[in-house]
Amino acid sequence: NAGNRLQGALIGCGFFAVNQMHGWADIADVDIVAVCDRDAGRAKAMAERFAVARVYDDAAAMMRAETLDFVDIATTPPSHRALVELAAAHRIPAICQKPFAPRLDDARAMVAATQQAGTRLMVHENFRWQSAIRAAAAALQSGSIGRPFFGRVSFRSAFDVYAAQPYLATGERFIIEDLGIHALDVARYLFGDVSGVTARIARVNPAIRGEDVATMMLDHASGVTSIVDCSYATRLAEEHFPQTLIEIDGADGTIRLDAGYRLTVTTPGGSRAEDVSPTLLPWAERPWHNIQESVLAIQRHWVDCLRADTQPETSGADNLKTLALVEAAYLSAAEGRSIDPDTL
Ligand code: NAD
Ligand code: 89V
Repeated sequence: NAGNRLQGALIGCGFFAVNQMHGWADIADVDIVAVCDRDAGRAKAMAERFAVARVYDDAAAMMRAETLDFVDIATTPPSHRALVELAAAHRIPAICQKPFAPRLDDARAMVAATQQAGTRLMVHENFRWQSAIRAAAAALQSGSIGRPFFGRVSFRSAFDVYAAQPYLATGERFIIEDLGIHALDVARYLFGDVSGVTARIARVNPAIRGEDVATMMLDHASGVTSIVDCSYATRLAEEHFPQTLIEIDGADGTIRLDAGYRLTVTTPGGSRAEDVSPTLLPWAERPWHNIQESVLAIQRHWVDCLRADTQPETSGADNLKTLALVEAAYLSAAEGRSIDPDTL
């Protein structure tokens, strides 16, 4: 390719992909040379907006015609497996949006396909890349609160997510699969592997098909017990969408990531509060700016990994563990018992 620049292509030119295209535009040594959507009008509009040279309505045709260092798959989950397997068949490294796949078996096949091809695969599992969440993790890793024994990862809102993402209202599964997956991944990121999941779900909004409330308890191998709770049926005095709030209790102190990106660390020496608000990137729009900043962060990480030939933090193989928590939560809610994700 030209000089040492990376040539990428986007597949799926819908609502969220705009953020990914802005992210690529902010990364100096990446060129998005082609975009693809099965809806040709959407692909053309994205290409015009971001001055992309070539437009396709078929991913297979694009992969045959282009010389690509990677593809960025930003379609909804039903197409993820076929597109990741197609990229593997062409030996093209791939980023795949979350949720990685509709079911764990699909995700396992996707990881196997890329391992056989010897190509990198990263799941665009971006919440753990939010700067406020990284700040809470750094406070935990510093050891200042001692050994953690309790955690809470909480996302409660009444924001109308269905307006921009209408498919969220019609799927059999909703909040755990779409949003809880981020919170479960953050719990894994903070507290490590999970040996048991107990979940309860509810649908409060009668106009949607899936569950819009989920309360989950995780047993972590580290000894931490965590609560992961999410709701799109929670009307608050102040709407915090899309902030994830975090509580961590340790033997010597506590960490709180409260609304308004306020991080408070309490140790025997006293309390220290800090504003860990995300940077408002020039193209970002409140209240999405924390997610938009994390998109740039995860895409930078991908480029670093491609350059260094290392495994991304949120690799496909790693994400199997996050997806197993999703499956375990649904099974637990259906059967009313605790589920060990390793048995799935
Ligand atoms: P969308 O429906 O707006 O866009 C998806 C696009 O993909 C559509 O234009 C569709 O025509 C196209 N598409 C589907 N199958 C295709 C195929 N086989 N080949 C080419 N194009 C195809 O969806 P969205 O809201 O942008 O969501 C896309 C993904 O991003 C979902 O997996 C969603 O969960 C995820 N998402 C992630 C975040 C985040 O913070 N990480 C936020 C929102 C959405
Ligand atoms: O981040 C996401 O995956 C989005 C939203 C925050 C709206 O749930 O789907």
